[in-house]
Amino acid sequence: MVTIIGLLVISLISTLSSEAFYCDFEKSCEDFVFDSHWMVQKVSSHIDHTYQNLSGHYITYTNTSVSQPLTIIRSQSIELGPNETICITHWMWSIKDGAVDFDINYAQGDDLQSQSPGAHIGFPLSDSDWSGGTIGIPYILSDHFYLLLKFNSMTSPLDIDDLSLSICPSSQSRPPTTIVFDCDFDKTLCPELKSLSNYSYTWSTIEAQQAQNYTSTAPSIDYSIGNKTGHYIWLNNLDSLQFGGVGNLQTPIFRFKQSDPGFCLNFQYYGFGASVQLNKLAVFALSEENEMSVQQVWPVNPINYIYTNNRWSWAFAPLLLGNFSLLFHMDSQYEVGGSFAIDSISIRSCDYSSKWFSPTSRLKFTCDFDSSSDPSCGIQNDYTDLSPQSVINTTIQSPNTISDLELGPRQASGWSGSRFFYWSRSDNTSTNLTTGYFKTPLIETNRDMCIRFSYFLNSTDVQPNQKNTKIDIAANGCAVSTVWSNELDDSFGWQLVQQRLPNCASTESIYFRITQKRPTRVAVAFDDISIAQCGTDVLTTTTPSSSTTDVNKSSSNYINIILLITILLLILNMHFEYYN
Ligand SMILES: *[C@@H]1O[C@H](CO)[C@@H](O)[C@H](O)[C@H]1NC(C)=O
Ligand SMILES: *[C@@H]1O[C@H](CO)[C@@H](O)[C@H](O)[C@H]1NC(C)=O
Ligand SMILES: *[C@@H]1O[C@H](CO)[C@@H](O)[C@H](O)[C@H]1NC(C)=O
Ligand SMILES: *[C@@H]1O[C@H](CO)[C@@H](O)[C@H](O)[C@H]1NC(C)=O
Ligand SMILES: *[C@@H]1O[C@H](CO)[C@@H](O)[C@H](O)[C@H]1NC(C)=O
Ligand SMILES: *[C@@H]1O[C@H](CO)[C@@H](O)[C@H](O)[C@H]1NC(C)=O
Ligand SMILES: *[C@@H]1O[C@H](CO)[C@@H](O)[C@H](O)[C@H]1NC(C)=O
Ligand SMILES: *[C@@H]1O[C@H](CO)[C@@H](O)[C@H](O)[C@H]1NC(C)=O
Ligand SMILES: *[C@@H]1O[C@H](CO)[C@@H](O)[C@H](O)[C@H]1NC(C)=O
Ligand SMILES: *[C@@H]1O[C@H](CO)[C@@H](O)[C@H](O)[C@H]1NC(C)=O
Ligand SMILES: CC(=O)N[C@H]1CO[C@H](CO)[C@@H](O)[C@@H]1O
Repeated sequence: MVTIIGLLVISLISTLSSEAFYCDFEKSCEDFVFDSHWMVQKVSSHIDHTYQNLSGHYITYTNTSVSQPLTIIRSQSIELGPNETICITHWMWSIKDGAVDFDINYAQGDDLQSQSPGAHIGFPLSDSDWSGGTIGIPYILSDHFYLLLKFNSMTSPLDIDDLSLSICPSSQSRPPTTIVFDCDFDKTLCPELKSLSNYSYTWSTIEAQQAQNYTSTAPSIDYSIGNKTGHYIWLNNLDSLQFGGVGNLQTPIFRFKQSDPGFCLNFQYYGFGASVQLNKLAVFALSEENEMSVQQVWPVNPINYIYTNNRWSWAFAPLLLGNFSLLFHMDSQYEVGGSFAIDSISIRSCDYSSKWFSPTSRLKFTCDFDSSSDPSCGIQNDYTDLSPQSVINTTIQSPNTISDLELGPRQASGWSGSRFFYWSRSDNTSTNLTTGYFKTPLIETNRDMCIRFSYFLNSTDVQPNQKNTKIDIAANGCAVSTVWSNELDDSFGWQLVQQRLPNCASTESIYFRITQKRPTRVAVAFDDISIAQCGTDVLTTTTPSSSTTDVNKSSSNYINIILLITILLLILNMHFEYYN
């Protein structure tokens, strides 16, 4: 779907319909942005093009910093009607006879991260006169874009003067764009957009002037109407922002097939409040088939992304092939204080080729180790800090397949199926091997997330209460933090643990580590791991039935009850003494 315009009509067009952008370098150039390789010299070494004398000015390519490989000239964004195209007028002068060679690319979105190739232009230059004219680009598929001129292999200084871009009539009319989703919160109210519950923040639609009443830094006008009576959707949360908080706004499901044209997402966002850079706005595609898996679509390149603050900014991203909804995801990653508003969301056909949806992380994680296609659900032994040879690898087992029948669990956890995740040492295991280390696939975590899992541990050759084996669960997304840890010799059957994750919004793995102080025979098993928003019952399997409940589990409950009664008696006793 990428259309490369190879054909170029170079002609002098006498009547330009309108001169949209123009720089003569006699006053500061506002319509184009030049990179640091370009400079307007105070003293001209030859006549300029505007005045044709030595007191006029032009811009010169200087190559003092060689670190940047490309020279880019960027104009402001351009909007074209259906029968319009772009005409570029430029005048160039070379110090020595030669040629100039540049590509015209179209970029969409204010961050210029989405670009499609346009035309390639090359022509000879003279060292004694200005060469140039007007180039009409016959056909442009997009109707809203930035234009980039990327110069290739410039070997000698180049001067440019009277650079202009104009919108001119096209011989061909652009096919109409197909719009599959359009939401400006004024003409179209979009009740189908829903803010997901179970997350700290709630997206809501608001009138600009009303938002100002809550938060003076909120956008005072919306994008689509452009005045204070217009509406946008925002997170009204400046007073309720929390470290690690997240808000998710979900669209209906889109279905894009290979035979469709490419589709792209367009929307306007407005970052406001203190330290908005410390908050993150992203758009994920959420798979319909597997409601846990997501792929980030915007920002296209998220590394060290700089969000625009205190004004509306155009966000753009090519979409994927497949069946998915979009999630507008805002999180307070490091610090709280800023937020985002969104307006004019639209999904329309565009000039980009689409790749198939391919998940990069997930909103939640569940694994009962019983699936036939992917029994470990992407959990992997982790060798980040340790060499593979120094770690005892975990495996999927069932009560019938484990080698140490005496120590290992005689039943599965009782929550699901018959298989579990297993780690063990026998008398034959090298005494050097005392560690197990594994991690979940990447998960989009936040402050409202809980982990739940069953574990089993039994060991031999230990003193009473020696606590020779340690299980550690850690999350390192924001800071290194232990989620749960236990030192023990015997778990007395399967135990269920439920624990909050740290208050952190991140894309991270959860790490499980098993270590022994002294190597002994030991069997450790995990089952029914689920990491999801607290309060949602994510285990799809049935609750334990009494017939499969481990006898030792009941006995440990019994011990707990005895402990509780003892504590109560102690407290009562203390009170007694107090009153006496
Ligand atoms: C150059 O041309 C400009 C505009 O015509 C004029 O104002 C200026 O005086 C000229 N300078 C010289 C040195 O002729
Ligand atoms: C600058 O000049 C050096 C040496 O002539 C060349 O290798 C380099 O590509 C030039 N830089 C740019 C941005 O063209
Ligand atoms: C655009 O071009 C088409 C075909 O060339 C023509 O039929 C149509 O009238 C033109 N529209 C306008 C607004 O000029
Ligand atoms: C904003 O607050 C002022 C004073 O509290 C009130 O008079 C005004 O009606 C409010 N405006 C909106 C749009 O809610
Ligand atoms: C805001 O813009 C809309 C649409 O252009 C218009 O109907 C309305 O009167 C405007 N309101 C104000 C207060 O300017
Ligand atoms: C997308 O949904 C359509 C209609 O439900 C279905 O026919 C198609 O197989 C789905 N595509 C994928 C990749 O799952
Ligand atoms: C664990 O698995 C890795 C990769 O399969 C392997 O290289 C390594 O030797 C194994 N470790 C042990 C202790 O067997
Ligand atoms: C330990 O090694 C012996 C001899 O190689 C073997 O017979 C026995 O089955 C092994 N035990 C375990 C638990 O692997
Ligand atoms: C255990 O470690 C020691 C020292 O690191 C090494 O010399 C020895 O060969 C190792 N033993 C085995 C069985 O890997
Ligand atoms: C733990 O291992 C001992 C043997 O060392 C065994 O008697 C006991 O039943 C095991 N406990 C569980 C809960 O399997
Ligand atoms: C804590 C919380 O908000 N839990 C809710 C999560 O979502 C489910 C289903 O929407 C609700 O039933 C829970 O009350």
